[in-house]
Amino acid sequence: MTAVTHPPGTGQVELVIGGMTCASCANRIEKKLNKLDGVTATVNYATEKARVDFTGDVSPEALIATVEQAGY
Ligand code: 9UX
Repeated sequence: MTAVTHPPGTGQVELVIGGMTCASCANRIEKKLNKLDGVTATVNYATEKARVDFTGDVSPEALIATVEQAGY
């Protein structure tokens, strides 16, 4: 089954990430997110937020799951 939840294109989401206790955490999360296809992520340690730009078929759920798997 193919489910298209939004047209192909670009989108942006902002994730609030709790539990980052040093600046390296932000880099760790950024690397994981950027491994996903079509994802360009910038994680701001100071604001505890991740800005994620994505293209194509990327679900916010997948982004959140990635952050959680990194331990946050
Ligand atoms: Mo800093 Mo974050 O020592 O996973 S890298 S707490």
